[in-house]
Amino acid sequence: MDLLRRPPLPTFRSALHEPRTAVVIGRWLGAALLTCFLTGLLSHLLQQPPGWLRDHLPSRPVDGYRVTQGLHVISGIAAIPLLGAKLWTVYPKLFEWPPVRSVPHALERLSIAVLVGSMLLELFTGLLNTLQWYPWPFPFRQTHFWLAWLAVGGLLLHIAAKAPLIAAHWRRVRPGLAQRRSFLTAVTVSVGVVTLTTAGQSVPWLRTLDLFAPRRPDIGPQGLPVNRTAAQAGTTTAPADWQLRVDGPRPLRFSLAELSQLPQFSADLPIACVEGWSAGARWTGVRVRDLLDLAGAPAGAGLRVTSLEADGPYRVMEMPSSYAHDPLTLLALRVNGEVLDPDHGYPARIIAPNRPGVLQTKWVTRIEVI
Ligand SMILES: Nc1nc2c(c(=O)[nH]1)N[C@H]1C(S)=C(S)[C@@H](COP(=O)(O)O)O[C@H]1N2
Ligand SMILES: [Mo]
Repeated sequence: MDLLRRPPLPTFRSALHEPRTAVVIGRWLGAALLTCFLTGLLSHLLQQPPGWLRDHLPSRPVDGYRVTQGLHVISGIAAIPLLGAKLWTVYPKLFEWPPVRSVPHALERLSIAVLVGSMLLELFTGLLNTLQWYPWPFPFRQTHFWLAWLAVGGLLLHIAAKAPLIAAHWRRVRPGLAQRRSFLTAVTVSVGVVTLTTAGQSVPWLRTLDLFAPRRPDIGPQGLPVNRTAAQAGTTTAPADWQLRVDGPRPLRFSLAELSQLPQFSADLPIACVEGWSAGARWTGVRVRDLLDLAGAPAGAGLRVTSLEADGPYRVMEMPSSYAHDPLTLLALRVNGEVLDPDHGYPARIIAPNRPGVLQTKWVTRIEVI
């Protein structure tokens, strides 16, 4: 049959399109993706916990989210050159002939199409997100979450299908290929360079090498970066008669002067943005749990916080009881000894330990006991 005649296919001369190279890179890539997946899952659960988990989220370690989200972005960025190297190693398989040999073979190729497609989209959209660039009409977080499951499902299928081949090439056979050694060195160097020049956005001692990350964690008003400025949020000037409303069994209102007269506490806590940067600061203000007590909140109450901001995805935030009652969770009025800059949430913002930056609500106007 003419239809099935072999078309002129390219030939591949490199000796590196072979399983041992694919296995070595696959192991690194697998480790990066596993780290990225688990830390991403954690981030998702912290931001949007299912009901059964909500009251069990830990507010410690204080730097927990800073570390896991830093790792998430670091491993995701490292996965990009690794995925490139892996795809280069195996891409001649695209030109296999015949393209489909059997039903299982067709399914395997289909699963690889899903795996590669979802992985590329996942890493690409994730990278754009770290650059704060959302050029698509769909909600980033949900898409990123579902694509991750698709990619991980595809990855597990792929590992299962290739298990015999992986096992056969797991150990090094001496003498190794000199070409392979150079290729793997080049891949290691690329991963090292992209990691070292971006990780400084979350790893303090790499700060001076932070050339390509979108943020330097020490640049911004009061030495802290800002994601959404007061101008963008339309809150540059809090109304002169600003008051904090605390709605609980005993509804209360506080002017800024009254809040400043309540007992003040300080806490060294980081802002750890989901986009990968993080920065520590010393925050001072009123303990949220003191406000809850004053408002007559029952033990175990959580709260809902509303911002002055007219709209935006982070205008309203809910805080489970474990955070609300943590002695380090503050309604901060000051940072590093100064009154909050409008960009950091003047007159008052939430700061809590082990929480994603998106939940550290700025320009707070109302706290409801729930
Ligand atoms: N009301 C409100 N609060 C907000 C945001 C926002 O857009 N609106 N952005 C959040 C995000 S994504 C982060 S990372 C932190 C950053 O705090 P900073 O700008 O003071 O560094 O604020 C959070 N609080
Ligand atoms: Mo953020």
